[in-house]
Amino acid sequence: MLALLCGLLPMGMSAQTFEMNDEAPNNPNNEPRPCHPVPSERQILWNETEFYAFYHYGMNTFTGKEWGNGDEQESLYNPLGKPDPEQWVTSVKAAGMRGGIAVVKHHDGFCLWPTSTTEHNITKGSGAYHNTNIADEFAKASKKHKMKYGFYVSPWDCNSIHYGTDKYVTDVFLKQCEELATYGSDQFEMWFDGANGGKGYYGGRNTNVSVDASIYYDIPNLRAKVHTIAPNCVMWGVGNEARWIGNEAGYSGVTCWAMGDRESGDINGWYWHPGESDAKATSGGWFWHSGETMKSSDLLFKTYLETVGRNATFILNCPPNNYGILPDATVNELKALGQKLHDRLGLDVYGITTPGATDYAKTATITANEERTGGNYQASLVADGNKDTYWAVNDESHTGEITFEWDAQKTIRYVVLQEPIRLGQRVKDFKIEYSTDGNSWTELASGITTTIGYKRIIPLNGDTANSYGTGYKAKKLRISITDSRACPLISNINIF
Ligand code: FUL
Repeated sequence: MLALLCGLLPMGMSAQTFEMNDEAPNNPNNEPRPCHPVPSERQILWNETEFYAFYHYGMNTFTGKEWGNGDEQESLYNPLGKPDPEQWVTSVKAAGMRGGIAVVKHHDGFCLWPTSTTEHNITKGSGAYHNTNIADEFAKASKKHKMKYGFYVSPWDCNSIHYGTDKYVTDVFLKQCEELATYGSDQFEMWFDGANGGKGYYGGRNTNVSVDASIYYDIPNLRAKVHTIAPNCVMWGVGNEARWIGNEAGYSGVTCWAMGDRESGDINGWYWHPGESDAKATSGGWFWHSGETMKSSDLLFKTYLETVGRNATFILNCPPNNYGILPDATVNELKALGQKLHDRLGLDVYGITTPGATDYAKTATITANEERTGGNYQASLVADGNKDTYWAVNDESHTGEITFEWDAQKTIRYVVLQEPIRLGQRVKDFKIEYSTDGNSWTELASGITTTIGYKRIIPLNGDTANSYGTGYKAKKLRISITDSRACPLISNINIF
């Protein structure tokens, strides 16, 4: 019997249609049914960006503030050199990042592109370099270097006299988002903060304006308008297509579902709402302030393991300075981070030509206790480098064991696992064991092996802060899925 069911999603998000096919007459490859909810195509593409930059730059860079009041004189925006978004983009690419979000309007309302919506923008700045159109140059540099890109546009605007009225939403905010969307139809994310208003200048009203962000900004309409121009642009935060991970310290839950909210998500969440973890690469605020220092590449590597390695994306703030560039200290530490990601996790990193960490999954003999009948679902597919193929067991099984064996011992420190999320996030619990002699087994990283999702990176010593230890000499490695919402599917495993 064929039944068509429609997933219920928040207004404005595309409804997921799927088939329940009990007798499977039209399913010659015995494809597993999706385990709902599932992501939209744009959410899948967004997830694949994994690690990207945040660039907080604007009026605050020149006033020393973190939150402006909205009454800052435009002439205070006075870059001491020509802002160079291409330098931002290439610097973060060398850290293994795949994109970035430029803040082009913060809560003070000052716009870094020549917008038609307000006079409070770069054209009224001062000095020789104020007219650099940051949105345009950032989009162009990103395209040139094959990096994904998007914009942070603050819904809260303490400069606008209209803030709090419908006119602000239709004639200012929505228009700004539309203007920004036209800087590239291939944008991957638009970032909005919580934005319930607060104290500000508001065109001289000098008052407190509070709004209810969940209704005031007409999000369904905004989402539809932006998607018409930029179809793959995930609307973060109030846009409801990706969630804040719940802290600004750069960590996700050890258990992390792509449904629900905050660090751990919710196994019973009814729509796909994946986590993005934001953190600062520098010691102080989101904006550049003289004297603040850069975090070490070791700390950033740990943060990477606790974000990308725990089924969240990682947006790392790298603030350009008052010359409009990333300072040397930032550039150098980003490079060191890229080197670590390459040497330890085999990441392909821009500018590095030395061989990266060896993926021992590629040379192992791979077997499983069960392989799904019909179609191609062999265990060996986890190492074929193709994200669309996967190892699967039969519908009746909610467990499964996959084993890697080598001719000689390999020294291993990390295991990377991925589920084919277009069929939903399934795995609830798993176990990793290794064997030095091929007979006796020892469990590793016990207690942290719960969910997988888009990506999970397990440091085998269980310690994200000191993960690159002496390693384990393994003749065999066994991964046992011990609990799953439906038959487990694994698309990729790397062993470094
Ligand atoms: C918050 C803002 O209030 C901060 O200034 C910063 O931009 C952070 C990333 O988002 O909502």
